[in-house]
Amino acid sequence: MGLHSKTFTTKLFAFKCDSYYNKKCLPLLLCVGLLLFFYAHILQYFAKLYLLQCHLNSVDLNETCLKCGAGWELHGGNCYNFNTMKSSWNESRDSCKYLGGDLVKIDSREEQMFLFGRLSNFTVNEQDKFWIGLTDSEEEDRWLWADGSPLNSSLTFWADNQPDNKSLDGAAEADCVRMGKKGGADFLKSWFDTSCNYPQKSICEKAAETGQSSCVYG
Ligand SMILES: *[C@@H]1O[C@H](CO)[C@@H](O)[C@H](O)[C@H]1NC(C)=O
Ligand SMILES: *[C@@H]1O[C@H](CO)[C@@H](O)[C@H](O)[C@H]1NC(C)=O
Ligand SMILES: *[C@@H]1O[C@H](CO)[C@@H](O)[C@H](O)[C@H]1NC(C)=O
Ligand SMILES: *[C@@H]1O[C@H](CO)[C@@H](O)[C@H](O)[C@H]1NC(C)=O
Ligand SMILES: *[C@@H]1O[C@H](CO)[C@@H](O)[C@H](O)[C@H]1NC(C)=O
Ligand SMILES: [Ca+2]
Repeated sequence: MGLHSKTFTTKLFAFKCDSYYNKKCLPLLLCVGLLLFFYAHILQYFAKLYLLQCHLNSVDLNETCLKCGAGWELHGGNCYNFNTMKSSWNESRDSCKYLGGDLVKIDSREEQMFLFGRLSNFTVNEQDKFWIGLTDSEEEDRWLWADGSPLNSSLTFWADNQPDNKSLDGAAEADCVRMGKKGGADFLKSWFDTSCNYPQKSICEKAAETGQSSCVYG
């Protein structure tokens, strides 16, 4: 190691440096020392800045890092996909699952309002309606969401005179729920039961993914 040997030689900055104790060496060693000192400080400064950025991002994670894939819309921590291909309730549900979600479960008045507002965007005519994940196919009049949880009776948005147990295709039962506008239906009254085999558009839902990666990009 050069620093421990009594003599060493360098021609840096065009002057000769023969030993520790050589007067000429002092400025060079000081210079190198100062450079190292400032370099360490600058590194530390950027490291701190980077950590601060990460901290700010994690505080704001829900605002900045929640993501849905292409074709999904982010709202309130969940992703929604409006499927305009008409199919039976079961087939629609399978499509949602294939995309990593399930037929939508409506857990709040706010969610109902959001969905109802977005539907007009995908509604071509008055009859256009969308499957939601609600069914009483297991037991008549016991309404369950696709995940098996019961319908909260103080959080229902049935249209007037619904559920009426009337199918549109002559089927005996009307066990699945579709949502949409019909006549003067308003957003708090927009659920209709009908036969599960009657082809409808549908709404899928999945939880949004939290993308930690935005931390790296600020
Ligand atoms: C983000 O949202 C989830 C649920 O929506 C919540 O549990 C979590 O505490 C939130 N995180 C922050 C940092 O706000
Ligand atoms: C839907 O699927 C379930 C189970 O996968 C089945 O029990 C039910 O009969 C199906 N319903 C219709 C209408 O095909
Ligand atoms: C759907 O809504 C978006 C904005 O929310 C709008 O830009 C778009 O044109 C709408 N699409 C249709 C088919 O109405
Ligand atoms: C049912 O919905 C009401 C109104 O949003 C809510 O206050 C209540 O906690 C819910 N009950 C259950 C069991 O989730
Ligand atoms: C719905 O219709 C089916 C078939 O006609 C019948 O078995 C069932 O009892 C009806 N449910 C209600 C709540 O009226
Ligand atoms: Ca939901």
